[in-house]
Amino acid sequence: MNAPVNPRSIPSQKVHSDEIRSLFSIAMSNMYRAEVPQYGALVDLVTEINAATLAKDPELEQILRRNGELDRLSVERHGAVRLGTPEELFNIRRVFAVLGMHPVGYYDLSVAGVPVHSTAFRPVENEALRRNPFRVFTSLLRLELIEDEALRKEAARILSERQIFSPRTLELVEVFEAEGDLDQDQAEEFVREVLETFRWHSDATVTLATHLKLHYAHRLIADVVSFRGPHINHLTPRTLDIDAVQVGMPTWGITPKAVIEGPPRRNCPILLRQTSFKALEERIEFKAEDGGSVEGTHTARFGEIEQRGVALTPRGRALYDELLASVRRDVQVGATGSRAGDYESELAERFKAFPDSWSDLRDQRLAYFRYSPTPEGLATITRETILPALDELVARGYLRFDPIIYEDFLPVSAAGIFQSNLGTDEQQNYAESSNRQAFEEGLGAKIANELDLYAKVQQDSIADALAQLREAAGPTQ
Ligand code: OOG
Ligand code: NI
Repeated sequence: MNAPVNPRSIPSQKVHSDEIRSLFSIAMSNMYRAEVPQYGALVDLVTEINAATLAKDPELEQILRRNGELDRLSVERHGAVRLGTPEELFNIRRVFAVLGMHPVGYYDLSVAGVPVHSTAFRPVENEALRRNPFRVFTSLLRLELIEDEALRKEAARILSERQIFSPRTLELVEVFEAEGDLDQDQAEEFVREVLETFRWHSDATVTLATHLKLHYAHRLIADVVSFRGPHINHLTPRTLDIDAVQVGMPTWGITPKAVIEGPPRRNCPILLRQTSFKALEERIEFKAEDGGSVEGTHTARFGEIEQRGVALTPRGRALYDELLASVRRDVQVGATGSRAGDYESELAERFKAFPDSWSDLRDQRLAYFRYSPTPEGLATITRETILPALDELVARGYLRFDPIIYEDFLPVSAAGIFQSNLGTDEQQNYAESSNRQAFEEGLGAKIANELDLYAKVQQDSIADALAQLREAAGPTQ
């Protein structure tokens, strides 16, 4: 008989970052559903509408099944946090690296009158995105945009006194940085520790008077400065029919924002459409001068849904930006959602100028596609076939092309989500004052350019497809 094995003596298995990210997104989802019951209701509504959409559209079901997307359909695709200092941004980059999430895209939200700039920490490789696409939209407060100097200094002092990561989180980050991975026990402990950073605290670190001063400077400043850490402020599952969820929310007792952000409904979805329910007012214990506490409220947490379409080339993006700006210039949704109907019909009308078939989008180089050889192409190609140019290969049926999904965010949409949860649906357009360099200095790394990533996926797919065709043609003489 073999001696019993002591499980402690077996070196624990190494865990891939994609796996740790999945543990993390599940833990975040469970925590958020427990903390924000209305979010749980939204997830149930999304699950119901996704099931109904699939029942009506067997072809879509087949595609999702083939891509292995069916069982994780309604799981969260992203969340968002807001940080107070460059040091916090620096450390969060290190924390997210353990989860296989890296900074992609720079977003200047000052255009919407929100004093932050942001990036998205997300998986970058195709395979990592397929395994679990969870990302975190991460904003850094820009104290320099607070006009009142005394208040700016006070906010900076308060922030300098907090430490948003536990010492153990940072120790495990160091283990990961030194060794390149974590074992199972370390990974589980890491997720438990990091979760604490994003937990809600119903007790503030400041007095009600300080909170209100910050709040009147900008509601968002109070949301960041008055608390011990960057509570997760929303999570976002994927929906197959965002219009149906928007319409369905009120019957489930959920109040949606006035309009869906992004492009209108189309045959060929582009970029990203998003909507959210309005943040809830929650009770907070503020510090009192006498050492006790006083009760007040704060509004921060909400739920969002998203539906993604094809990534656009710079040319496609320029057309999108131009059409969207023209609608927003002419129809402005008011603080209580007035003119939302006009906005939607105008959006649909003006986007008729945006081609809406996959072949037009490709022919006009408006969107990115992934190319692959067709079975017929592989079967019929011979050594004598001289490979023509790409468009000709598509026209002759050697290659097929599929949309590359947009994995990033949209600054105007993000601003609309922020605004709606800062208590107003009013659309505002401000001058931009971006400062990517300062953001990257805090981050301690360069932010990847999302367009470069899509262009590379497309280019690699072309190279790979051509290599497969050449190989199928057999050896050349
Ligand atoms: C982030 C809002 C932006 C999105 O999906 O565009 C966002 C925030 O409110 O902190 O999450
Ligand atoms: Ni969001």
